[in-house]
Amino acid sequence: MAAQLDSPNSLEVENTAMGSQLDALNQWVMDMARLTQPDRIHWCDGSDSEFAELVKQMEADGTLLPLNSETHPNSWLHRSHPDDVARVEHLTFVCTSEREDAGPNNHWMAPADAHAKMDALFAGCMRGRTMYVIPYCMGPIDSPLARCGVEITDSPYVVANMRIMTRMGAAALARIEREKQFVRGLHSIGELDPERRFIMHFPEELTIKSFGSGYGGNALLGKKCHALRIASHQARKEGWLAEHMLILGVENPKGETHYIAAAFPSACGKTNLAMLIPPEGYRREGWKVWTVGDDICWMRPGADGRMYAINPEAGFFGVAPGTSAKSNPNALASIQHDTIFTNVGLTEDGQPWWEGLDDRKPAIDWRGNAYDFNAPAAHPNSRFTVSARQCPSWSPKAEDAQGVPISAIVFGGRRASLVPLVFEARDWTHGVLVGAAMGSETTAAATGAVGVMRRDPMAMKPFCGYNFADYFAHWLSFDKPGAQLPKVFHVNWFRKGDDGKFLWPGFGENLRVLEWMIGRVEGSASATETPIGALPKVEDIRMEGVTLSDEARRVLFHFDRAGWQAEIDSLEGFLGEFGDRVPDALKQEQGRIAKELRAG
Ligand code: TSX
Ligand code: MN
Repeated sequence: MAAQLDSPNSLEVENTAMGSQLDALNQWVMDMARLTQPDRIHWCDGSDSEFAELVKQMEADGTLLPLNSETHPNSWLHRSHPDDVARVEHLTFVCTSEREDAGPNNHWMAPADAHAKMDALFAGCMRGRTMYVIPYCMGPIDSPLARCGVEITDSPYVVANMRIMTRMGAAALARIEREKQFVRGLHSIGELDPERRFIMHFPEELTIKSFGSGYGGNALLGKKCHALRIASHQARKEGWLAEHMLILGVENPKGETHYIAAAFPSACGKTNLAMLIPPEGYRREGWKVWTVGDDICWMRPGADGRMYAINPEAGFFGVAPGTSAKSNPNALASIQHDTIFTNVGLTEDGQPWWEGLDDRKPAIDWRGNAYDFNAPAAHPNSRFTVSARQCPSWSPKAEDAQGVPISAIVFGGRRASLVPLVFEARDWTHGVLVGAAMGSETTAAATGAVGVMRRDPMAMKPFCGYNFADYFAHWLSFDKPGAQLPKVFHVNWFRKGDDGKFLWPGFGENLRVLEWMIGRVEGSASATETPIGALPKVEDIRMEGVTLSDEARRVLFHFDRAGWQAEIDSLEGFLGEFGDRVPDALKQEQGRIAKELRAG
């Protein structure tokens, strides 16, 4: 292979035998090497020895710092560049040939312009570095719902994370060889200069080009770039859904399991819900909650008309701050070994630490400086990367090729007022409207006013790789003869009382709400019809073992007609932002509810 490359470098190519039959892939890798001019090309096989070698090298150059090996064996801290700590939506583009196909929900650039811009940045950017070629599979390796990709990167940190987050290496390469189709992802950290940073998606070419960031969703291209933005586009063409959803299984004492997929905007505790531990009383009765995924769900109708879902990921890239033995014992148990931490603080004896973990005092902050009481020890977006297999609640069905059947889809948001604890959409069309209308009130003062409602349809605002109007139409299209669609619900764990305190205890107690949903699916639970959907009364949900204040009992299950009139009117304006392409059925559904609210 090295001999075929017309390169001015004396290029070393490692693991060449692996790529021998893969003409299209080889050609692309060689083209990218010609563009970026690496000193070496390493084809990743995903082996333990390869990982060990990479770690050795990253320990030597300071990319990874070993943590306390007694408390956290095989675990490391990585400190990113302090200006490279999060996704960059303003630098993220969807480059379709027609601007309208990207929609008002995406930044757009013409594909030719975007390629020219990116190729200028990539030119020669890997000189003196190693180019890693990462074949990966999103989803169980033998699943018809899974899809493959190849990421080219000059970051060994990205390789180590991709090995945890995806099925990476030889098996993925074999599948690519069989299928001949894969998503092409080119990534370079460049100079980590925020002025020279872009994340470009070319859905029509199944291609991603990402330059100038080494962080999370910007750099681990299998996750947000592939499994959401490119996959959502591909899913529309092929008749499935790529969603920003957790997947969990609820097993009742009879041993029957219902699977639920749920979408929430950020800071609503998706990972916590995915790993929920039932309340004491439920545990005694034999209830169990199984984790299938905490971030992304790919689903499609099966032969029986039901939706079947897989988690395309193999690990968790979770937010560290707030993760504790109280908020998420399963996550905490998962990250005691074989974990990569990014931008957390350290205790004096080299253990990872973040705000909300426990009441120990940190010694060193995420930048590597002595801890200063005026600033957080961990960056608010600091992360752990860990294999899902380390999670005590990891579902035995999570690796099943056919996926799990979805009984309910849940949308949610952080709403201090108006929105009740839970309601059920009357049908699929109404459910799609509920998803399109969802949103959260802002929490972090960093990005402006706190408590401002931001709409985030299906929690996909930063991740839908095409026009939201077309996306709503695609969702509606699943309602056809023979379909056995999941019931759709909306939840709000964050309703506040007059004193500003949360009215619902949340966390494990949320299982009571999931149990009611399953009762609705099975036809055993009661509800009251209202114009916004079916609401439980407090008696319809099992509450033994939890004490709710009188205010909570009143407010959490209350339908506020006047308040909802204003909400539904504002929704009309929001749908209008997506123009004529918004499906009539969705506008009519909004109109129907508005009319019913006025009629009351
Ligand atoms: O993750 C959360 N969930 C879902 C859990 C399965 N959080 C944390 C959100 C930040 C990421 C929650 N916070 C939840 C919740 O259901 N509810 C709340 C609000 C809340 C916060 C603290 C208390 C109660 C509710 N504490 C006490 O009442 C002691
Ligand atoms: Mn996410």
